[in-house]
Amino acid sequence: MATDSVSKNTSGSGSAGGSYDASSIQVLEGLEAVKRRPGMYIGSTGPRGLHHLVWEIVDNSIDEALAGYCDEISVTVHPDDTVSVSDDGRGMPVGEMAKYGKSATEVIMTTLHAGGKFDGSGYKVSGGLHGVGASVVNALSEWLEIEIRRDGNLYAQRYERGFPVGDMEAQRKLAKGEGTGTTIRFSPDPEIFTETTELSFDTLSRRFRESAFLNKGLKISLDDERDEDLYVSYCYEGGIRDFVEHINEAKDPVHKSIMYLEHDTDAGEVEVALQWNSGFQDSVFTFANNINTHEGGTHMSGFRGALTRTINDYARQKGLIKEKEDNLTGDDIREGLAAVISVKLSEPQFEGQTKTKLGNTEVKTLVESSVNRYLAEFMEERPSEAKAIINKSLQAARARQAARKVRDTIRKGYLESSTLPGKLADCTSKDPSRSELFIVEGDSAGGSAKQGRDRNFQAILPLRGKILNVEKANMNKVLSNAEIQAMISAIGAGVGESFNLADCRYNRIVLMTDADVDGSHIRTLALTFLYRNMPELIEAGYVYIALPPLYKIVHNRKEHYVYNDREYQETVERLGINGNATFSRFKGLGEMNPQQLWETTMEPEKRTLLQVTVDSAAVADELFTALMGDKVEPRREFIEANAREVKNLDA
Ligand code: 28F
Repeated sequence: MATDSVSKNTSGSGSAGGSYDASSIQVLEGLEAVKRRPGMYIGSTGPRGLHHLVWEIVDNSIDEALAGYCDEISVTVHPDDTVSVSDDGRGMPVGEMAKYGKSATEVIMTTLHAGGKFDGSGYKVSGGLHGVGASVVNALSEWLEIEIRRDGNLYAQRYERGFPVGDMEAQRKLAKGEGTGTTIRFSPDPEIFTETTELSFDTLSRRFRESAFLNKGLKISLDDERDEDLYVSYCYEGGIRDFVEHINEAKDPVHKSIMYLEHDTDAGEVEVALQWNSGFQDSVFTFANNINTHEGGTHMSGFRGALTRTINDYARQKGLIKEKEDNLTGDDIREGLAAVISVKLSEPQFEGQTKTKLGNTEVKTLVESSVNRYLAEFMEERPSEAKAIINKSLQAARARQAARKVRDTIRKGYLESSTLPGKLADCTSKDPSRSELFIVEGDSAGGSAKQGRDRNFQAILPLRGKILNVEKANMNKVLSNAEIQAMISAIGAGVGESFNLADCRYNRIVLMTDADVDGSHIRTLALTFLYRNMPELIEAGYVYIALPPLYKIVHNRKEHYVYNDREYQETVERLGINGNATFSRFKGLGEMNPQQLWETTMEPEKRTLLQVTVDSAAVADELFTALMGDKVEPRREFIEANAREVKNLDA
């Protein structure tokens, strides 16, 4: 059987025996380093780090797609918490690498940072931690099996905690039409991922959808065998145009077409898609080599520069801005803008707190010149669409000036009165790191919370009725709403551009609302207001959702508070209740007396708080927009899917 010259030399690393040479020492040290400090390679060993394992493997398939050899990636989550990733690329090379005396695949799978293009060609996309490579996944997997379809044969090799347990061997000839490609199945090591090895379908599907948008025509499917009807498949021939269409799905476009440009130069590839909607928020997402550059960078500044210059030039030239009038600001122009900027570079430089800010200086001019040229042309060719866009920006400018007047009034008010909102029952501590602000729905619950709380470090701000739906109102209406003003002045860190996290008077802001539809509506509106106007608060992890009990069970004169239906069942069974108990359901916070509210929902040692972490701006933006509709279901799913349940915060 004509097999590829698969490595017969077993002087590989670890348990295959044979002599140890320099390369196997390198392998040993590499894998040990990863297992000793996994956080250095995948960020954490919590859920995010666990999902990075999948991103790393899938990114290698995406690389094969970027190289033009892979059209489809299939991911399967198996009931045993293992995951398979399969692509129809060329198949990892299996030939022996003389330098290592092992197959290229074994080198890639056991040597740190061997996953990149050895010859430096093409673009390497990479997960959030920028391509630590498959070897890290291998080291952090209890076992990993790779199958390669190539040269008419099926090859396979198995590893355990990074060490090969056999050679790369041809298993059989491929059947006709089996095609080529690589399949990797791995089992995250429970000794590393001690918190959980359970992958989240939502997290995986969101990321794969984003990857499909960013790589037009690439099909990515996800099959969750843990739940027979969970299967999604994404493929977008329109690429980032479809991404912008998706962002604007629940919004009204201001102009007909989705603008799209792509420009390839030897400095790299630029793709931009944009369309304004009638909303008030901008949703501009930037990517470099498929990495979501949350912190922006040179591609973002190039894009912003081009937008401001071309729109103002055009508006003045067409007399839409008078000689003596000020220019439109970037914020005016970006109001209601949905845009995706995606660049692909051979040597991307990432900076910033979370390494998600693009640093390559040449990219600023690359993007700026491409967008300048395209936008000027577009507006000349489509004057009616251009006029609609300019009018939207002019309207934003007028609202901005009006909002400034309102803010100045409020600020004057602060300066003169510099008192906190009347309804705020503040805590005695002035140390934000110890202080908590409970934003409570309704005056009756507010009253119970004021009586039940620990006033040393817990402040209470009752919110009356439905606060303003910020998604549909522009800034000056938002700022003149009494409830919103009370929240802004209680938090004390300003709002929007003038927000300063350091001035925040509490390091925990807890939304405490009823568990019913109205409660979730209030909570969503408050969340949306905070997300839109104080995003740093959410990013800093300051925002939480209180979890009041749903039921009270009194059995043998003992009170049991229960927080969800599952716990209800468990409690009934655990107590062996058959009849002589009383059950009551809490319809609202107001039904609890201060002592109950304290014990069940506010006391740090006993309470459960959900920390709101907005994992991906794209998702939050889409979901907040969807949440502004009237369907309660998506709202509840959003909060559960995006909030991390945090037992007793102080532990
Ligand atoms: C399930 C995960 O990892 N797919 C991959 C390839 C294909 C090639 C390759 C990978 C090292 C330095 C090239 C094949 N034929 N899926 C995957 N598919 N790696 S990883 O090469 C890695 C070499 O440069 C490949 C010809 N060239 C490249």
